[in-house]
Amino acid sequence: MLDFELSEEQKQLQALARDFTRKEILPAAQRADREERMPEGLLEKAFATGLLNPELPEELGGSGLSLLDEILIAEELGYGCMGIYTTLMASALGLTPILLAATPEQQRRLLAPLRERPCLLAFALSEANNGSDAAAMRTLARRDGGDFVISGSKMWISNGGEAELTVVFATTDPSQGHRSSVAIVVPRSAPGQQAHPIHHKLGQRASLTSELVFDEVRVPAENLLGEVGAGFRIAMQTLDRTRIPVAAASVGVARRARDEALRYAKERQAFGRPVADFQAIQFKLADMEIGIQSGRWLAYRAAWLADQGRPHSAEAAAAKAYCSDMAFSAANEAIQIFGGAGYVGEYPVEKLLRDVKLNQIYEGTNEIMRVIIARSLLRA
Ligand code: COS
Repeated sequence: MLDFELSEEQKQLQALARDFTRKEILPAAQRADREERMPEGLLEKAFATGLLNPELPEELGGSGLSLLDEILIAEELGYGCMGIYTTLMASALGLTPILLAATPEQQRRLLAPLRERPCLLAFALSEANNGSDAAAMRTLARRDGGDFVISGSKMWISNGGEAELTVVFATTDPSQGHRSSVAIVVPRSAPGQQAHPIHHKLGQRASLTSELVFDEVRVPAENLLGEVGAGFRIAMQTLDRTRIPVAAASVGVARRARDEALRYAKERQAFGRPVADFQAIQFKLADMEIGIQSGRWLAYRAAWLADQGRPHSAEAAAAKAYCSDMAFSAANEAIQIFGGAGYVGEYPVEKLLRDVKLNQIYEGTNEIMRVIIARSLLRA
């Protein structure tokens, strides 16, 4: 049997995240975009509300939310501001490989601070010359006694330089491709790291994006996740999960575009009546609604499969590609409904478009999502 109802707890969680967005994110988002930084105190409030690192297991002092629970939060944060979403959810992206591949001892040791204070994590896979072809990474991890010594650089790292823990993907031998890949947890305190923030992004400016440079950074071998050779697989399994919140956040952006466009279309007069009276406008609003409803179910189903421990790689890719393309189109149509007013920063719709463009690119471009879906079709 199919059941399309959220549980009472899930409805409460959704309401909590919606309330947080209304009170803390919506009033602060435009300024955060302008100033290219997170609103003062927001991380602390997200931590206090239980919205930071929500998948941290209960036995480690966290909320232990499922992925389906988490994407209810993601949709609400996406509604408010994609830049703020990315700061919070890039932390979940950094946490996921540790939850997937760390031993219980590693989890207890590495994740202990997360219960005490608002800690951000980061996920460092991409390099300047290796984005989509992640297995071609060049950052080197050399074994030296009881340590790994990391040299190289990582690009486009959300929370880079601010995260207390960064999961760095590297290779012990670049000639061996993914078979020599490693995932190593690097604490911010390890000497030899530099972060170079990247400014003037098109959108998502509240989120910090950096290049990370590692100059002989020494990390104990106890921080290796899984074994040598498992790094790439851990990265792929992580992204199979975290692309689903990106899908859900995109649904949030589309919902926001619909709400803003609907409100404006009812107010704005042309030819003696509200523009909402014209079918040309109504059809745009209806198409947004079709996209929101269908995208949300794609995201819910992919998350549900992941929570059941069932294969979900192609479903996550489909949800991420569909929802981000759909949200881009919804934001674009919202600007069209606003006309000239939509093209300037006085109204929020131009920010929606700038922000959501990244959803089509990060955590795997939508072209790579289609590669994953096609490969799964061809394998079947
Ligand atoms: N789960 C588990 N294992 C996986 C996997 C997955 N989702 N995808 C691939 N693997 C395994 C394969 O089974 C294969 O293992 P064996 O060699 O032991 O058989 C290995 O990993 C290599 O897989 P494959 O040959 O498919 O790798 P490719 O180099 O062809 O790359 C894509 C596959 C393109 C899908 C991958 O590089 C990718 O996702 N790129 C995008 C990266 C990305 O999202 N970057 C954003 C960074 S965060 S902003």
